[in-house]
This record gives sequence, structure tokens and C-alpha cells, in this order.
Amino acid sequence: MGPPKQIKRAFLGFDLSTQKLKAVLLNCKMEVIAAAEVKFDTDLPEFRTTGGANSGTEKNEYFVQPVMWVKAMDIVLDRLVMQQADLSTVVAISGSGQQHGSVYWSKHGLKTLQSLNSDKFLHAQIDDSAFVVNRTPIWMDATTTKQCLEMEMAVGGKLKMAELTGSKCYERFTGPQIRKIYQKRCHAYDEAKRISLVSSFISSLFLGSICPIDFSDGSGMNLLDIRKKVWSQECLNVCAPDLDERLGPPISPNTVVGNVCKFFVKRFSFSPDCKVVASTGDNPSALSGMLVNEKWLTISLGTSDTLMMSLKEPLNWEEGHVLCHPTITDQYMTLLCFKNASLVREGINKSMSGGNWDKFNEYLDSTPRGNFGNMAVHFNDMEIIPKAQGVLRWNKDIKPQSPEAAKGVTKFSSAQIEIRALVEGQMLHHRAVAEDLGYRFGHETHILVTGGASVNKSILQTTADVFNSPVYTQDEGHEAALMGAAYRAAYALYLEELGKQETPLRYRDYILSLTTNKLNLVCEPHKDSQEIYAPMLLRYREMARILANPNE
Ligand code: ADP
Ligand code: XUL
Repeated sequence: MGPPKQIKRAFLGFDLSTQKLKAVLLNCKMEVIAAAEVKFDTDLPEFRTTGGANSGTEKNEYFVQPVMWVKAMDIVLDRLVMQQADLSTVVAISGSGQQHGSVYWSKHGLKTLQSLNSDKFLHAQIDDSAFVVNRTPIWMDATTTKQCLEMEMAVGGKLKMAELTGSKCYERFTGPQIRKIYQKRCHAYDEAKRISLVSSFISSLFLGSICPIDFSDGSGMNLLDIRKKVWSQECLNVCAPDLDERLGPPISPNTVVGNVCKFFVKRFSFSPDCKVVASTGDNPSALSGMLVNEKWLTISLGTSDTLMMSLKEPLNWEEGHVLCHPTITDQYMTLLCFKNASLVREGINKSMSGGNWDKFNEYLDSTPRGNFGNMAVHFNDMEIIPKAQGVLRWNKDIKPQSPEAAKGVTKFSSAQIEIRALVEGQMLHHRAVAEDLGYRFGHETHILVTGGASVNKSILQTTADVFNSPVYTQDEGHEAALMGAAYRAAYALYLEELGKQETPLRYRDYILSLTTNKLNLVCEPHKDSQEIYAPMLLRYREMARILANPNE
């Protein structure tokens, strides 16, 4: 008699990020057994997105047609099947979604979701008529300044809003976005039966009915009381009428919400017992995928750059965000989000190094740290912190308080200097904002970098130097938000199967009991980093201040 037969159990994770939909299948050792992705710009050109988004006619308006995401789901599942992935072994599914985007379901859409026909594609059924808003606002949108002011005023000011919901009102946050729809497209709001976030939208598709919003992603709405983990009635009232009915009660991101619906069983051979787990936002999901302890600073270099840390007590910050922690009960995570990130790096790569990252790196590496005193701020889009737009370049001769300071220089003398000024500038910005908000960088600091640009060693070296800290990556070959989705699927199922009597392992301990944490030290800071970058930080702060106060 041989060893007992191992029942194959697999976990499926999705990441519906700004630019693509990715899927990963893990075995019970948390090893990747299949992966697929759909890039919106190139795989779905009919939606005419750039960087995964459509820009609107209003300044700073960005949206997506939600059918694009549905169609991407059809394709990504087909791509998994084409790789012979055995979806019948999947025991739990979860997802990660770009934060803040909102999906407005029509009555017809809800009905369709509950009665999907497995002979047809998802997008042939969940089409435009499933949504009352076909230009769904996403996180890049910054058109809700008026609604932000109204909501803050109604609850008693910025700080009160931040104390209650973890953030002052931000244009991209879902509450102000919902309020704008309620004010400008009253009919659509009236007809919206349910509102999903991008994350809960993914789980809803698999569930075949509306999946509640989880309280980690829900913390990005200016609507959730982050201490009580329920909607703040005060915030709902100042946002739009009868909103609680449309949102439904929030749940923990580690909740099994039900079994996969018949559509997926019939069309893709999922087991009818496969569990659907609540999905969460891409940043909380990335934190779940990184498996580092509370001492680490994590940086995600994606369409947006984000900095994250775990936190015991919510701080009362004027800028930045405090979210309910996705995997540690009674803890919080802090999040700083910067909008001018990969797309700006891509733009400079295109114009200065022909779109070739190797060339870009060669140029970056050929200039010395400190860039001969040349520095640049590239806020091509309205930045989030500080709220500022424009490009400013300084050479070593420009004095902060001089008349030339606001204008700077038009360009630098070489592509090499432009590239270093961009990358150093972005990292200086991230560090300056983080320090202003109370992060302290010291000998203990370790940084884990993830996201699309984390494959770029030269950018990572600049990060290590500017932060004066060692930089690590995780050698999964797949991004943390995606891995985090599959890990959480496994953990939620473990909690469900454990039974009420036993004390569960904590999330990180459980996942590390299945797999090892493959952290690689990639770069150490050079010895002269502090000496070079401390004065540059001061100059950088002044440059950003000038862009944020153009009329001074
Ligand atoms: P998101 O999850 O926000 O859609 P990703 O984390 O997948 O984004 O990152 C996508 C970005 O990664 C692209 O915009 C691209 O600029 C960047 N990227 C990919 N490869 C490299 C590279 N070698 N060097 C720098 N940036 C890169
Ligand atoms: C976070 C934010 C972005 C999106 C898209 O607040 O707006 O990071 O989650 O990645």
C-alpha cells in the first residue's frame, strides 16, 4: 500500500488592477501552478484605454466601462484553461481590486448576475445594461473637490473626517464619488440597486450575487467608522440618501461568503463546493501578500506608488490614510498613495531612452548619486499629497527663495541627468511625505518593494540610497497583491474549516506554515547616502511646496 492519496487542493487569486486583470493558481504549498493575465490597453483595444483608464472631458476625470472588467474575466479564465489548469481542484477564490472605484448595479444587472447562463460569455450577459453608470469612476479621478468639501463640512471638518474614517476626504475616495453621481446623475443613483467596489465586484461575479464590501477596502471610502468597522451613519447621511441599502453591511476580508455559482461549475468545471472569499483592495492585498512583520516599510511601484506599514493605533493624520488591517484583527495599516508614478517613469523612458528599460537603467547608473545637484519634480497629473500639478527642475545654482525658484530650468543637458532627476525626485518625494507624517527611518528600517517596477534593479538601488535602508524583493515572480488574494483565500478557508472551538493560527503564521518567505536582499544603501540625500530632501520639500502654491 502506498502513501495516502493527497487530495489536490488549489487556491485561486485575482488582481483587477489599473492596467490588467491577473490570475494565479496556487497549490497547497502556496506554489504557483498556473497564471494568466489580460492587459486592458492591448488585449481589449475596443475600450480605448490608456494605462487601463479612459480620460473624460472634465479636467482630471478618469473612468472605466465596467464591462471591460467582465470581458477580461472571461478571457483570463479561458487563458487559465488553455494552460490546462485544473479548475476543479480550486477550493477557495479571492481577489484584489484597485481601490476606490465603484460599480453601480441596475435591477436588471442583479437579476442577470443571479441567473447566469453557462452557454454564454459573462460579458454577453453582464453587459452595459447591468450597470446604471457606464463610466465608472476609478481611483485616478480627481473631479470631486466640491463633494469632498461638502462632506467634510457636514461632519465637522477635515480632522473629524480623518478621525472617524481614517482619511480626510480625498477626491478619489468612493464616498465623494458616490455623492457626485447622486448630485449630477440623480436618476442613475435612484436606479442603482447596489454599489460594489472593484474588489467586491470580483467576488460578486463568482458568487452570482452581490458580495458585501470588506472593511479594509471599505476604509477607502470616507464612509466607514474604522474603529467600529461599520458604516458611519453620519458619513452616509452627508453622502447620499438610502446609501446603506445600496452598500450592505461591511464584512471582514477573511470571510467565506458562499459557494461559487453554477455558471462557473458548468462552464469552467469548478467544484460546486468551491468557496468564494471576500476580496479586498490592492493595497491591503499587497500587504497580505508580503508576509513581513510589523517592522517593515513596504513600497509598491505600480501605476500608483504606495507606501504601507502596519500600525497598532490609528493616528490622526491630516494627510495619508489609515485602513483597517486586512489580516490582523484590531490593527490598522497606513497607506500613502502617489499618483505620478509608473506612468511618468514610462513617459520619460519613452522620450529619453526609446522605451527601453535597459537603456533607461544604463543612463540612471551612469550618473552619480545626487545628480550634480540637478533635481526634478514631475507631477504630470494632479498629485495627491501635496495637491499639486506641474513639472519643476532645479540645478545646483537655484536658491530656494530666489525669483528663479518658481520657474526653475526648462530642461537638463542630457537624458542621463533627466532620468536620475526623475527617479531620485520620486523617491525623495515619497520619503519627504512619509517623514512629514511621522515615519522615522533609521538603522532598523527594512524596505520591501513590490509592483511592476520592482523588477528594475537600478530603480531599487536609488530607493535604497534615498531611504538609506536596505531594499528587498520577494522572489515569487508574481506581485504581492495577487499572491495576497490567493493566500487570503487559503486562510479564510482554514478559519472556516477549523471550527469554532480551536484557536486559529494568525494569518502570517498560518501562511508561513505552508510556505517560506522568500525575501531577497537586492540593494544596500551606499555609505554616503545620508550625506547626499539629507540636504536634497530639504530642497525637494521646497520644490514641491512651490508647485502646491502656484499663486504665492
Ligand atoms: P498596476 O498593478 O497598478 O496595474 P503594476 O504593479 O502591474 O501596475 O505595474 C505596472 C507598471 O510597471 C507599468 O506601468 C510599467 O511602467 C512598470 N514596469 C514594468 N516593467 C518595468 C521595468 N523593467 N522598469 C520599470 N518599470 C517597469
Ligand atoms: C490607493 C490608490 C491606488 C489604487 C490603485 O489609495 O488610490 O493605489 O488602489 O492601485
